[in-house]
Amino acid sequence: MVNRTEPAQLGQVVDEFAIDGDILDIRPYGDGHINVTYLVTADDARYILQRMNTDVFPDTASLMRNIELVTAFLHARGQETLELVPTKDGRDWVETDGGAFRVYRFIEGTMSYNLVDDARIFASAGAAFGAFQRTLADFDAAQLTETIAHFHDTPHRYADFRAAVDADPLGRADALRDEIAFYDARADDYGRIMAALADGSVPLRVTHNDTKLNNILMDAASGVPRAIIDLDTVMPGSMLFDFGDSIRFGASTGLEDEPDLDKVHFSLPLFRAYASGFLGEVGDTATPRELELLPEAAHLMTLECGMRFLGDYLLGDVYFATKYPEHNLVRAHTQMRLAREMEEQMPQMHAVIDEVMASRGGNGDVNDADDADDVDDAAGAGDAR
Ligand code: ADP
Ligand code: GN1
Ligand code: MG
Repeated sequence: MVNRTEPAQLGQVVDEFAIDGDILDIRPYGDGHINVTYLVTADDARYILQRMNTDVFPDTASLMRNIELVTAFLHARGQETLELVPTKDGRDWVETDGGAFRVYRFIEGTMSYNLVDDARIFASAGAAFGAFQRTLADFDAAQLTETIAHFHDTPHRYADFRAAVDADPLGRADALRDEIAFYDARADDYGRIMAALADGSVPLRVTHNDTKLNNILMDAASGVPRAIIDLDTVMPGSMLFDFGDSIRFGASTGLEDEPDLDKVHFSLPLFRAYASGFLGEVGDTATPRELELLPEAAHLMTLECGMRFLGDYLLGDVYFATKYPEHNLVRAHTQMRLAREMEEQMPQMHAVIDEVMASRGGNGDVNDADDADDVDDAAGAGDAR
């Protein structure tokens, strides 16, 4: 899927942008699954060059307009955010034979995590994504183009998954009977968030929609979240999508692509930490139904992502960037492990949400006063942002 553009061609592309000084080096960078990302080192500054994935985002002009609008809005509110570097003739991106490219200023002095075991760090990520959403509550959603239709519509994703199973172009489905049965067995659950959006008990908000931990840049010295990146999927959505996707990626004791499933467990302490950070920012705006569905959202986003990985494996790895032939299957297996463990711990997850809301003076039920003290610790870390 990832075909690298020739270095000489990349040099020509970068040359179209208003970059300070001579370009010294261009090399592949980061762990994103969608765009092809390069670090560009010039005399005076570093930059991120991205070949945008125009299969995934075919309407580049609208995508880039969304990013312009959202980054300008965040910047005006004093938040550190992505900064596009224009071309020498004032455009936001260039289209070449080798694809569509954009350049951002490199956000210096930061790092990101693919795995975290420190609950305080994860709590601060929750607070950062919560604050992001709270800030965007004032953004006029009508300005945004939906960059990918049905992005977190889980029943729609399941239909796509079934179509991949039926097409089975590489004859892989036979060996995946257990995995396919796993997703079929849960089909009745997939519509819960979409139903709540449809009946109005869960409001549409402007959401990030791709809230995995490596889409937050943390200050390398202090560990404090600095900027939320990967704004390609900022669209009208549900708070539940953002919360659930963060949990599926970050409340795991293993990497998203950990091949040894013995290392992959759903972590209730990490769930608690993230919930305290996130709800510390948006808990007062959450509807009762949103609060009630937060644990299910984590479960659903984990199922959804897993079926996307498995569907992509069935289709021959045409969507997510992969580093080896079984990569998407390995990813699907971690998501299945996590979803199973969430099913086992669903009552505890609900209790955590109640405790977090109670400890922040919200309207949740108090189930366990001792655990609520632990929540206070994690909430304190989240507030340290
Ligand atoms: P993808 O859509 O493929 O996930 P991202 O926009 O998330 O692409 O970028 C991939 C990686 O590149 C990020 O996870 C991050 O490590 C790095 N990155 C992207 N933009 C910047 C930036 N402006 N400054 C520093 N690092 C960045
Ligand atoms: C992709 O772009 P990236 O790597 O941050 C994907 C997400 C998935 C994620 C799984 C536009 O995110 O939806 O949850 O991979 N982004 C898109 O790691 O499909
Ligand atoms: Mg990313």
